[in-house]
Order: sequence, then structure tokens, then C-alpha cells
Amino acid sequence: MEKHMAVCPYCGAGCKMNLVVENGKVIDAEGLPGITNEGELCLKGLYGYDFVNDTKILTPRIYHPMIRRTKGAPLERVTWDEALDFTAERLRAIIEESGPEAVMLTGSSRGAGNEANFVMQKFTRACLGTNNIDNCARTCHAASVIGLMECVGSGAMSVSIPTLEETDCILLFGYNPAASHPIVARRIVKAKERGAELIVCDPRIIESARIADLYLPLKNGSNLALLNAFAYTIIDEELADFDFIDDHTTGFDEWWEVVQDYAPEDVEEVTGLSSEVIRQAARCYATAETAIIGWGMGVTQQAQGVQTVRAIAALALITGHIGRPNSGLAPVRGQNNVQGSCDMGMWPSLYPGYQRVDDPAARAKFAAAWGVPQERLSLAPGWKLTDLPHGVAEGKIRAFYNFGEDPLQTEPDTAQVRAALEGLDLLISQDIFMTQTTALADVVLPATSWAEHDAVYTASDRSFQLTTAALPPKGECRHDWEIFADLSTRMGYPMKYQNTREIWDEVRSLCPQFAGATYEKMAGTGYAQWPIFADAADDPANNGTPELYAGGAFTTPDGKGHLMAAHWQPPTERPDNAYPLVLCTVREVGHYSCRSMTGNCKALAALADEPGYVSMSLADADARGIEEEQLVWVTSRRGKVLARAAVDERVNDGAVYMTYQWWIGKCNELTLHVVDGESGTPEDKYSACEVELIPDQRWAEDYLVERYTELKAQLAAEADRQNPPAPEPEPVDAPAPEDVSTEDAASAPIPLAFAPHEAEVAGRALYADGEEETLV
Ligand SMILES: Nc1nc2c(c(=O)[nH]1)N[C@H]1C(S)=C(S)[C@@H](COP(=O)(O)OP(=O)(O)OC[C@H]3O[C@@H](n4cnc5c(=O)[nH]c(N)nc54)[C@H](O)[C@@H]3O)O[C@H]1N2
Ligand SMILES: Nc1nc2c(c(=O)[nH]1)N[C@H]1C(S)=C(S)[C@@H](COP(=O)(O)OP(=O)(O)OC[C@H]3O[C@@H](n4cnc5c(=O)[nH]c(N)nc54)[C@H](O)[C@@H]3O)O[C@H]1N2
Ligand code: SF4
Ligand SMILES: [Mo]
Repeated sequence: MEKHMAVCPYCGAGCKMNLVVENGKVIDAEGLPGITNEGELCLKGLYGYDFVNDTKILTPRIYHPMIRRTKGAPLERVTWDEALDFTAERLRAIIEESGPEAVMLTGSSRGAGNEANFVMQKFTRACLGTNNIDNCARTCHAASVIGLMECVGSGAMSVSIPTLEETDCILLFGYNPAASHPIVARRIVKAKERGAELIVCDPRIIESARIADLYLPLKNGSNLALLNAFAYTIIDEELADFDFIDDHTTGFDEWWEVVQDYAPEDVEEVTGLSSEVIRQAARCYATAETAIIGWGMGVTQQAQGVQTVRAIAALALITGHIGRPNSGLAPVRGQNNVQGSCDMGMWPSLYPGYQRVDDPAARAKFAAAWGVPQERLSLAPGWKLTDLPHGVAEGKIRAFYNFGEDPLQTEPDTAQVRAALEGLDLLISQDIFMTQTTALADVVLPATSWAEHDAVYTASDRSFQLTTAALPPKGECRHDWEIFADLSTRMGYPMKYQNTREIWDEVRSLCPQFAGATYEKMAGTGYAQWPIFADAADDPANNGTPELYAGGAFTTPDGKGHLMAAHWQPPTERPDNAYPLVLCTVREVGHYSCRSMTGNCKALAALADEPGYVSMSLADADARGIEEEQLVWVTSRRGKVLARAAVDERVNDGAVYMTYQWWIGKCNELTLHVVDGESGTPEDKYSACEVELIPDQRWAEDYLVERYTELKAQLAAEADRQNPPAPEPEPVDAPAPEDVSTEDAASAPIPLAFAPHEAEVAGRALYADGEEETLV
């Protein structure tokens, strides 16, 4: 039995653990005393390692490269040489015909780590010659990155995860830590036990609302009206820190010009809240000795995301709750390495270390370091991930290199995404599993997983930590960074690295803010929190910067905090007679993003399975004759999916909630592709839908099993493609496709692959009540 140190590959809480390995398999995970987790793990940390062992519960791992020689041909197993030569040749041809801007790439904010992302962006910029590189932060905290960079200078959390425990007041706004970051939630519970005040603003009664001092169930989509009313109250009741405003901010007069229209008494209707509770919450935040605002997707996945982030920053600026110990801003980053992808310049306008692509000095520096002429590095920002559908439709994007993301599951409006992916001349997918996106690819490149490589991850609070390999690569899998370096070499820009440390040292040499983060400092349970400059490298006591902007020194170009305000606007697609309910898409504690990993872990898969739940209020369920656990259709203008009803007293009337983890109950078939104009973040939190009971429940249960079994079998077959491809069997007496009705399909014998009902009941218990367990 061996133990190997790792950092959890799920959320951005950055929990450290040991992986216990026996006979070439990971058999257990044990919490280690890391800076954020202090030995604790949530259930995904404890039981989320199983996917490494290729359980094949949901979808198999991929072990050999494959290509599709022509569009529509089957995938074919090939050697690495053949796969990479094929990819290089196809990319070269597209660039020759249409220029480098016809190629788009996306980085991975999950297991791969900072080194792999750095090498991919170097390949994108120095070899291909474009800034068309992005990552899933686009669908996530892009609005925070953009809003905060303007208002205070950096898009990251200004405070640390441990600090949350020390503050006097926590304002949670559109953020559900008990499900999303249980180890962060634990800090909030501890703060509360110490006597901190907790204010929760969320349309549904989330776990944290149960222990809140003030709970504000605002109407879905009314964020900016409420935040402006908080700001109004703070000025109106003279609770602001006017010295801080004078000394450290600009823009007060223009800001007040907007905010003065938002007396709490005037937003009661829009927010659904009494003016008194709005005033109380504003007073509570403003008068606390120290205070932190934590926010998440309830803020950013809205068409006014950036403007809402600016309003949050303004609250901290007018009260001086920033740049002081235990006070600040906490946009808690979602994925285990999404802060890292942004740090590594997986962003169409930024080089690694937040150096701008349109800054000629930065360009000169990177060109010299990478040995390319300056003209090779484009000064023009590239495409955003959410530009993909229209970029393809307009013929501007022809090739897409998908590295460790699953857009067919996670981007809004699946039908539109599918059309885009199918419309490409070249789709490359580099993953560890056969996902839905990978199954569509022309080139499939199998990578090592989290437990099979070394890497640096950046936790949500800017802490770099090392994760180390517990196992050797499986099958023909190669490290992500090796694949990019090899491809780049074949395309005429040679890159050669021996190991991740060598790559990381290059990152440190190019990014002054990361220069002190040596592998030595991150050894064991060590960490390095950026900004951490070169002088920290040899000082063991210096772990970097736990809190940004000390003394009100903002990192904006003029060193000031910028007050910026905007008027509230209603969400884009509002409920009407045909689609009378708000569809809000969120998270559940046991499953994670596209679910390729948690869905392949025995303990987690047993907690909840397809088709996932649509949670609705008692009144909305009653009005539709729907009872707990029944199968329903959820429909929107984009599509129709199966889901199981969860009648939930915590859900507000008029809105329903689905999680985006489910393949059959895929909420992104329903969501709307409308994005915030500045950040490109989709409005995943608000669209219109209807829910209907399926009259024949037996049919629906059978249909579910059939669809799920079929999808799993299809992906398993794709992962197993060999060379030469097995000939497709001739259909024998099969009915023509148009003759197959859903009724026919439903009456066919159903393989007894899983028992949906039992699993769903267990999952439901976890979703509604089990969150408390994770707050240990
Ligand atoms: N178990 C698990 N954990 C995860 C993930 C996962 O898939 N599974 N994903 C990770 C990722 S990528 C991310 S980004 C984080 C996200 O973590 P969170 O930000 O917590 O994500 P959500 O649950 O999507 O949304 C947060 C809250 O916003 C509320 N909300 C909806 N509409 C509004 C509104 O109009 N106003 C306000 N104020 N609130 C609203 C919802 O009710 C919800 O409680 O979680 C990470 N952690
Ligand atoms: N409707 C709706 N949609 C949403 C959201 C929502 O709230 N509502 N949330 C959005 C948010 S915030 C986010 S961040 C996105 C997340 O969307 P994605 O980034 O698409 O989701 P993940 O599941 O994190 O995708 C990670 C992929 O990387 C693979 N992988 C894991 N480790 C490695 C590795 O080491 N190397 C390689 N090559 N591959 C690896 C996994 O198998 C998986 O396929 O989803 C978004 N989608
Ligand atoms: S809180 Fe996040 S990082 Fe920690 S164990 Fe759970 S999923 Fe992993
Ligand atoms: Mo995210």
C-alpha cells in the first residue's frame, strides 16, 4: 500500500489529500492538513477518486488515439504518430486557407493543471498565431473577472478561504456553498459559531439560509435592483466610509446619479422584498467591523452579470470593507483549477500572469522568451468560448480544439451547440473519458487523469498547490502537456519539456506575480498564494499574499477603486402563458459538471442517477397535478427533456430548478443562448419553461432506461473503436427509422442495467436534506 499527496480535482476549495494505492488502483482518499481544508474533505473528496480506476459505470476511459478520416466516417484507432500528423496537417490546411483566426481552442479548468494549460496557450499563440483561447470561466465567473479588474484591479478573490472564518459579517449573494464548495461552507458555519452575522440573498431557501440572521428571498433576476438599494441605504443612512471614498475611489458622483433612483421603498415590487428587510441587511453589512461578500453563479450567469459584479464591488468600496484584514470580496471560483486557467492566460485578451495581449511591451517580452518574431503574437483579442456557435455558423471558425471540457453537456442550448460542433471542419477532443463531445470528434486524444500526473492547481483564493501522480499512465495515454508540445513540434514550432517543473519554472520567469511560487514552497502541504514575487522564493516564511489591496492600494492603472453603477433591467426571456415558469439551473452536492468523473464513482453514482430532478414548489406541482418522484416533461422554446419531480418546500413559487449534471435530463437542451454583452457569460439562471406530468408513468420509466442504456452503449462503442474499424453490421429486417415510434421503442425489452427508481430516491434524500452532512 502506498500513499500519494494530491489536491482534490473537483471544486476550487483546494482540499489536500492522500490517495491510497494498492495493486495499481486507488482504493481510498484521506484528508491532509492543507491550508484550506485542515484535514477535512467533503463527500466528493472522500469518494470521488473511483473514476481513475475506469469503473465504466457511466462511460469508459479512453486509452488510445483515434481519428475520423472523413466527416461521417467511423472513429478509427491509430498510433500517436498518425493521430498527431493527421491533426497537424488538417490544422495547417485550415490556417493556410482561412488564417489562424479560423482555429479556436479551449483550455481545461479541471484535472490537467497549470503546466498543461500554459503549454496549450503557448502553442496557440506562438505556433498557431492567434489569441483564440478561452476556458470554462467564460460560462462561470467571467463577469467577476471583467467587473473586478475594472473596479479594483484583479478578478480574483481579494480574501482567502480561511479568512471567511474570521470576519464579522458574511453576505452571501447568489452562492450556495453547502452544495458547491462544502469546505468553504464549513468556514461559514464556523464564522457563525464565532458570532458573525450571516445575510443570505437567494430566491430559494438554500442550506445557508437556514442559519442566516437575515434571509432575503429576492425574485429571480432582480439582483441589480437589490444591490443598488443596499447602496442607496448606506448613503441615505450615512453609513458609508466617506474618508475611504475620498481617499481611495473615483466616480462617486456619476455612480450616485444612478443609485439615487433605488430607494428600498421603490424596489419592493421588483425584488419582492420589504423595504425594511433591505434596509436592515444594508445596515448589518455596513456597520459590521469587518465584512466579506461571497457570490457565485446567481450573480454571474445573468445578462447583467458584469454590472452586478460592479455593484457588489461598490458596496465594499463605499463602506471601506476591502483592503483591510478579514474584509473583502469573495467570488469563489468554481472548478478546482479555473483560477489557474485564467492565471495561465487561457483568456482571449491576456497572456499568463494577467499581462495584456494588446500591450506591445508584453508582446515583446513573450516574443523574446518564446523565440518568435513579434508579429507572430497577435495584438487582437481572440474569440470567446460562447462565440463558437455563431462563429461556426458565419464560417469564421472552422476548427475547434476541445481540451478537457464537454460543451455538448455544459454550454447553453444544446441543439445550437451540436449544430456548431457538427458544422466544424475539424473537432479535436482531448479528454480522459469518452464524453458526448468527444464522441463527435474527428480526432480523439487520450490524456492521463488527475491521479496519473503531477501539476500545480490554483485554488479559488489564489493559492498554488502541488498535486502528484499516484499511478503511471494507463494504456497509451499521454500527459496533456506532452501532447501539445509534440503537436507544436510537428507544426514547426518545436517545444520540449522533460517534466512539469521545467514548464512551471518558465511560467515563473514570465509572470512576476508568480515568481516566488517554487515547487519547493509547494512541497507537502505547502502553498504559495499570488501575488508572490521572486524575493519570496528563498524565504520559507513567505507564502505570498492572503489579502489583496492592503490599505486601499488598488491594482487598477490609477491605483483607485472605481465606483460604477447601472440601472436594473429585467431578464431576457420572461415567463408567459406558454412557458409560465422560470427555469433556473444550479448544482447538487454529489455530482459535478458534465459528470464524466462523479458518474463513474461507485458511491456517488449510487446517490443519484438519471434523469435528475426538477425541483418545484408545492403550489406549482399541485397546479399541474404532479407528485413527488413522478416523471415529467420540462419544455422550453429550445427543447423538451425528461426529469423527475422533486416537490420542495425550499423552492419559491413560479420558478423550477434543475442541475446541469444529467445526460438524459439535460437542462441545457432547454436553456437560452443569451450572454452578458461584456463577459459573454450565458444567462443560465433565467429562461422560461413549462413542466407537464407524463400520463403513462410506466412508459416514461421504460423510456428513461432505454434512452440511458442506449447512450451509454453508444459511448462505450466509440471508446472501443479499433483499426481496422469493425464493419457496421447490415441491418436485418429492422424497421425503417420513420417506423420506429417512441411507443414501439418503449415496448422493446429493456436491459436491466440499473434500477432507476431506487437510485433516484437515494439521490433525492441527499439533495434535499443531506447537505447538512457535508457541513462537518
Ligand atoms: N457538487 C458540485 N459542486 C460544484 C460544481 C458542481 O457541478 N457540483 N460546480 C462548480 C462550479 S463550475 C462552480 S462555478 C461553482 C458554482 O457554485 P454556485 O455559485 O453556488 O452555483 P449555483 O448553484 O449554480 O448558483 C448559486 C445560487 O444562485 C441562486 N440564484 C439563482 N438565480 C438567482 C438570482 O437571480 N439572484 C440571486 N441572488 N441568486 C440566484 C441559486 O438559487 C443558487 O442557490 O460550484 C462548483 N462546485
Ligand atoms: N445550464 C447550466 N450550464 C452550466 C452551468 C450552469 O450553472 N447551468 N455552469 C457552467 C459552469 S460555471 C461551468 S464552469 C461549466 C463547466 O463545464 P465543463 O468545463 O465543460 O465541465 P467539466 O465537467 O468540468 O469538463 C471537464 C472535462 O475534462 C475532462 N478531464 C478531467 N480531467 C482531465 C485531464 O486531466 N485532462 C484532460 N484532457 N481532460 C480531463 C473530463 O472528463 C470532462 O470531460 O459548465 C457550465 N454549464
Ligand atoms: S470541498 Fe471541493 S475541493 Fe474539497 S473535497 Fe469537496 S469537492 Fe474536493
Ligand atoms: Mo464554474
